[in-house]
Amino acid sequence: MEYKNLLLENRDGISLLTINSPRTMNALNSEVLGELECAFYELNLDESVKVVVLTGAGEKAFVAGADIKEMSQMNSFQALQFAQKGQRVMLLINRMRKPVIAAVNGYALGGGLELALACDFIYASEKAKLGFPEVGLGVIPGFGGTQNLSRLIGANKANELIFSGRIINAAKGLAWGILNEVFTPEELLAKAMETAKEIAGKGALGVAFAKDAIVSGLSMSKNDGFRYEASQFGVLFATEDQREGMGAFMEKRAASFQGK
Ligand code: CO8
Repeated sequence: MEYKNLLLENRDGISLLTINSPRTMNALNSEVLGELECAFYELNLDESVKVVVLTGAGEKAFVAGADIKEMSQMNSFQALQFAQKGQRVMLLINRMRKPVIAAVNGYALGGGLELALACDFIYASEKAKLGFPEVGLGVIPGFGGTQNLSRLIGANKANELIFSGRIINAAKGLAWGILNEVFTPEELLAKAMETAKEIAGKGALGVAFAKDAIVSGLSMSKNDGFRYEASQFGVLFATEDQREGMGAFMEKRAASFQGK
């Protein structure tokens, strides 16, 4: 599918997805959200894609938030539909069978930080700026931010960030556990691609099942999570990837996974 606001580049099992509307700091309007929904749906089905790296075009922003100009014209019902549309994208990323790495190259504010938080982990450049300015606009995060941030860093730090609307730098984001690693702006994408390549070389089913166990387990009790993990572990023994992975170890050779 052709996208007006996204760039999609697939190479060696890795898909680089770039939100490309730098004139508005890659703000998420209805059209961009619709395209993201289609893109993630297609990427999930595309068996040649093992890992997705998500970033923003331009020097300044990953995504500076949901589109304030569009939202300022919405009535209550349209705002509900807009929030649901954004949440569909976030949940799609969360539930898809392959990892999505956010490469945050600048501002990740409001809906932009929510988008990064929906990914499986976040790398950022030293220039990244993170925050939830929503309360300063008279609203709250609406694309899952209250839920994902508090689950990631705990309610107290999430409270401070969301209630104050404060914008923090990359060093603080790293210290608070929002970011996995911080790189120079020049290094960021190469480092994200390097990690994506490392993951793409592993058994795709193992990676997909591990993601599912972690995501599903977060909404279960610890006992149920353990039980779920064991059942998924057992299911993998019906796959060629398990035979190939363990066989390669026994034969002292590199494994060649087929994702079957
Ligand atoms: N929406 C729309 N346009 C934006 C946005 C945005 N979020 N952010 C930037 N832009 C536009 C600016 O309006 C400007 O356009 P123009 O040149 O036509 O005036 C252009 O991008 C460049 O921006 P600036 O000139 O402001 O650039 P600066 O470098 O001076 O400032 C900032 C950069 C700090 C990022 C500044 O643009 C800013 O504060 N932006 C808004 C940040 C923000 O508040 N984000 C949160 C929005 S609310 C949200 O995301 C809610 C999510 C949940 C929705 C739930 C559904 C109902």
